[in-house]
Amino acid sequence: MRTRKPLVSLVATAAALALWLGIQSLAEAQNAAPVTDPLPAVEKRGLEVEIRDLLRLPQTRGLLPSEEDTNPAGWARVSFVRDIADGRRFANDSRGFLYLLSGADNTPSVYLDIRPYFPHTIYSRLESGLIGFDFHPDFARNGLFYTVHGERAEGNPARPDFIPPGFGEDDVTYHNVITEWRANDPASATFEGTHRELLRVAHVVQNLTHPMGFVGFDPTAEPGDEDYGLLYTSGSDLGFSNGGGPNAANPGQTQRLDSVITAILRIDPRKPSESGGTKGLGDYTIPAANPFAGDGDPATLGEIYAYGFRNAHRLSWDPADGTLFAADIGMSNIEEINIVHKGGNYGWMRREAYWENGIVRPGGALDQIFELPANVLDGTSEDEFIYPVAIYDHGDGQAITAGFAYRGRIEALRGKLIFGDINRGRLFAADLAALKAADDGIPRTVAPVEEIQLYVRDASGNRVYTSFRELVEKTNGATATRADLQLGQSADGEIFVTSRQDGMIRMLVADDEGRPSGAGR
Ligand SMILES: [Ca+2]
Repeated sequence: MRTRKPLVSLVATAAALALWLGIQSLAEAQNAAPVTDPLPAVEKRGLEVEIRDLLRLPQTRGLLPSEEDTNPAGWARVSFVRDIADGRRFANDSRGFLYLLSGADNTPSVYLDIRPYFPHTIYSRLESGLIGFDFHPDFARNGLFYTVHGERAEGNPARPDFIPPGFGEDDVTYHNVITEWRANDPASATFEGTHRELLRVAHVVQNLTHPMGFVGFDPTAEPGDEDYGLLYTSGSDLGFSNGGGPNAANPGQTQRLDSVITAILRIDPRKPSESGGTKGLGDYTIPAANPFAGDGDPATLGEIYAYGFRNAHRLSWDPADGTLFAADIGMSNIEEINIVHKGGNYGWMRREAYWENGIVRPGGALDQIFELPANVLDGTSEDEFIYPVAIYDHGDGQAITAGFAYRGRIEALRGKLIFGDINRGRLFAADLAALKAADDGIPRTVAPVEEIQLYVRDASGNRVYTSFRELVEKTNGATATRADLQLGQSADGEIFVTSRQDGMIRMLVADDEGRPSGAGR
């Protein structure tokens, strides 16, 4: 793969910019108008799936002062449901709780409350508080699990391991922290043990926007595989797009390999003294197989796995072949499913899907996109970027959820990637084979996307068509400004459907599974 020297400053002259953009026909391109309504609407084409309540987390409204809570009306702010290798199920409430869900009825009990450990935690943003978690694949023996959370910089005695290039401690507004926890007894129903900080990254924009939103292990990796026991993070721009204040809207902080910004990191969480390997920015080891670990260039960060994402806040692995999918939230125009390749550059802020983002044009803006030259779009003139394999535009949604490869019990969804839109709460599907075929080096080839029609069963067992948003509003007894949809996947491949509004954990279920009593079968 090609590597590029990090871009240190945004050059202003048109000639230099032309080189930087790598576009031969810049004069033509500059005269073009921004693209509006870039894609046809996503439609329903006959996929109909039942959704059913699984459990509702305990309500945590009123726990925080309302000005410190991003959504005081939200029942509980669940964003991850995870089945771990020891057979147990966990879910988080970003207000600070990690729950164990036990037994056939998934009874929630608090496994860990992070609040006493992290007094500087911020809860007032969409991705804040206890943002994410995952358990080591060998948790049953080593007791290790990992969390990511956000903290205020003001009054915070901790020092970041990384501050964006060109900024200093006085510029820091928030910290984004990955923590390793070690349970004394991994089988216990409540956490008791120790923790240590792995990585603390600084934000310098006004809001805690696009922090690291994910920590996770590749569940398809077996002991002995390159990926086994390595922790991945989201690929997030730390608010350098629209995080607010004078330091945002800053393309010069992207497209560089001396920075964690926009990069999916892959780290070996072990201390270097334990692994015998190379220390990273924080107290962990750089995996020797990482793409920039052995490039001999001291200016590249060894923890970078792939880069050029705006907010690839969710990763997932296809259980069939280990394909790594990243769902990347776009700026004002395009939402993306990407297939992640080691060392790949996914374009942000120079690209938004297979368009050029306006921020890199003289007089252009972050909320604009422009057509790329035809020879780039059709792949005859290859550039240095990897392009998404499925996309939808902001006529159909505003922010993409995770996507999960589905091979479970619901026949209609088998062989598809299931994803959705956070704000609108719509569920989408794309064929896995078409997604993989679209990973072809040709920017404009993408897999078709269709919408899933949800239904519930009434007391007589009849289908009642519904939207996810309607379900959330009914459960909460109030209208919601956003559906706040998130998805998860169970150990047996089924799909969890959650909302940070109503705290309910639902599942997509097969048509013939356990209908209510009285329903004809
Ligand atoms: Ca393609």
